[in-house]
Amino acid sequence: MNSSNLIVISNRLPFTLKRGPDGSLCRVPAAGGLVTAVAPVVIETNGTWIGWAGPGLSEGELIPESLPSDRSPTAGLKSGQIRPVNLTDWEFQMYYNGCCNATLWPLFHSMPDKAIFNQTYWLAYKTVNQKFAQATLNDLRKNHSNSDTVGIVWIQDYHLLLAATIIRQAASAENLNCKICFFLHIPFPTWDMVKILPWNREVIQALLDCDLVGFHVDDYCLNFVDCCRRGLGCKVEPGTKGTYRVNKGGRCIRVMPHPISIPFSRFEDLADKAEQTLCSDTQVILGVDRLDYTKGLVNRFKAFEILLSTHPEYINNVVLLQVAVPSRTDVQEYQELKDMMDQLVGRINGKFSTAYWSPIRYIYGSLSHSQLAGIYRDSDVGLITPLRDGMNLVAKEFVACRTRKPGVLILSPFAGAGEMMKEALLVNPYELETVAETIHRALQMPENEREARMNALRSKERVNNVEQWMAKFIQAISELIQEDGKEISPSDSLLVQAEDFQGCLGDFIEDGFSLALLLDFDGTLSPLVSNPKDAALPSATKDILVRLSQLPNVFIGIVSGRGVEDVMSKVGIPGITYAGNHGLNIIHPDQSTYNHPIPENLEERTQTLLRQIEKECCVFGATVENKGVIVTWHYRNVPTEKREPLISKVKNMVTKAGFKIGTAHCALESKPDLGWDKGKASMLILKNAFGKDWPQKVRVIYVGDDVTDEDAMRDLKGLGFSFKISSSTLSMTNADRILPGTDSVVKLLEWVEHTVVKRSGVDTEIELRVEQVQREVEI
Ligand code: GDG
Repeated sequence: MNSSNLIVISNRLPFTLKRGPDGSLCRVPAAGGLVTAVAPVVIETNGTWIGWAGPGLSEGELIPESLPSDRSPTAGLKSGQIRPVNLTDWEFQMYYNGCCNATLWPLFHSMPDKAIFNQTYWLAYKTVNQKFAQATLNDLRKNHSNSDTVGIVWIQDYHLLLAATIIRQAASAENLNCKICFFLHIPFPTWDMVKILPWNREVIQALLDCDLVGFHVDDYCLNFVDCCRRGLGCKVEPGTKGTYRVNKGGRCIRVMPHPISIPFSRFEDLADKAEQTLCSDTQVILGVDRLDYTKGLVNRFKAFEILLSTHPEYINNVVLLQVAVPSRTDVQEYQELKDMMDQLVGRINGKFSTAYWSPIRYIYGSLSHSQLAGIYRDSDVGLITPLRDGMNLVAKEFVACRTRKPGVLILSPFAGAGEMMKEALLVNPYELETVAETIHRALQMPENEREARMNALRSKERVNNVEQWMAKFIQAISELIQEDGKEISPSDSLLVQAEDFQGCLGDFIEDGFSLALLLDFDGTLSPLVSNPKDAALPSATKDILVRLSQLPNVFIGIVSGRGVEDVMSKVGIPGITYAGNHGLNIIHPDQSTYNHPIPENLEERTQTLLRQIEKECCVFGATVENKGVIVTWHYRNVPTEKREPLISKVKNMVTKAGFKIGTAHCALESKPDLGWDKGKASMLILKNAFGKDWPQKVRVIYVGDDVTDEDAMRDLKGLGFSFKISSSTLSMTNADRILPGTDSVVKLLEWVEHTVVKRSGVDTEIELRVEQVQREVEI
């Protein structure tokens, strides 16, 4: 990492803050593996750590320097290297307790029934990600603007899934020299799970706005690249050393398995020095977990109950010692789990206890690291049976602390650690009888087998420690910088390339099916302009549409909010279908028409409204468009600060006149509530052209940019494939994919032409027909 600074972003800073009796703040070091490994590199590269400081830090208050007595890995981190992010109580509640821990945590652990999907949580999550991203950008602007030093931004975990998008967009616009990396500490689930998240596309896209994405194990990498392929249509290729390369919009994103570990020798030292706390007259089975439903404590205790019932010889002789560290106590699921555990412990202890012995010793609290090391060292069996767990460091710490006698590790295969620590006894935590039998096997395991298994585990973990984890990251990032150079690629990550169309539409456009292209006009075929009258179809778009209109089995419909005659003259291609006024009026290629029935005095009422708007609201550059039964008021040219009162006024007028309000790009529309929209119109067009059973005959591609296009995208969901034109992937849409602008619509149409021509082997006769139409168009 020569000439690079490491900028780490994590939900929390690498220490907590405590206020002393005199009101001054001091740091309380955290001693997790991540901090141990990462902090020295931040210090060495004069980097930065960005995170929430906790509720203790007031707005504007400075982070204290470390105390002289501080021997922790963060002691050398100067306060100038720390950027605290302040969160309001509400933000913390909605973002952390809400979106992070009540939505993403259960879903990413494949427990969707426990997940709450709530728009407010999500909006808060976006706001907080924005805050973290802004803090990062401030740092990049200061140190990496047009600079030779690369800022290595390393985003940690599921709290900050969206930060990369915001950072990349600003960094490429402002030429900030940086690489963006992400590491997920929890599992990345399968596409089946991810697609339950209403905002899944934003999440996948945001991870693809990174340069390097790391997960604990290969399974999670596979799940992620599968989501990229199936969710966004990206092309995925194998890279070197077990990595993957995802191609998105001309950029290559590296995805690598990167199993985290622990500071092995520190735990060994702690174990060597720890006091003896367990008495040796009973065998001890040990569990250490945050009290979290993913950790499988309920199943574990039930399995232990089965053991005591099936093997009464353990009564008075074996104890299950469980440390359950209080966690996320504001979240309802965790409060319920706590109650359930209290009852379960009470029931099992009540059932089996004798005068001098109870089967379960349950600590609802935490121990010091040295106490932990002591019980890791002196217990007989480590029982680590999560239902799902990103890695599980306790399994590794248990192994590191076996400095005196080999114990037996029982491990769930559903933890990342289960993938690597094959010498443990692996057991499915859902099979309670088998877990009970595995505990029995562990308690009875001959010394030789214990020794062989534990030695193998220890020698692997000693090498694959957290320092090696950090070194692997540094190596990967150095290779990446060498390969890509120092420039951050321009913000083309949204641009859909030909291979992306192949990925998402390749199988959709099938032989034996016709193809219908239903296309919006303004903002889709023609770029948006300040005055709608000036909108024009670019010649390249017109050329490709003319060529497509001549292909056999290709049907084209223009579905616009403009009046039908207006859009027809703007496009000017004969032989295709035009729908105007959001589908109220349709003109077919044979000149037959459909006009949606409208109530008698509707036109009169609309004209009255039009005059009123014209008189009172067409000021400061606002204009009004008369479309018969629809009135569109455009405020694109109104200065921003003058818009709000005018918008409210128009809305009031429209509602008073008994019409519905529609919103479009810098425009408000008054619409009669006729139960008709672009979706219904599209269905009618397809039925008229292909018959009632059109889904069996034609593949439909819909492209639009407007709110009114969403109706069509919703109605065609599953029946066709739709693209939304939007500069932001963070927009909510019914469309299947997002395209960044009108240029990419031309690319899409070119790809369609190429594919259809290749499949049907269209001959030169068509070229002659195209020439003829082009001549007609010119005339
Ligand atoms: C997430 C992922 C992934 C436990 N009790 C006490 C205590 N601990 C420490 C342990 C260990 C840590 O807490 C727990 O780490 P885990 O990895 O087991 O689990 P999560 O907290 O869920 O961590 C997980 C990890 O991130 C890293 O990427 O492995 O899958 O869910 O270090 O020692 N520490 C102290 N007292 C206790 O009583 N001091």
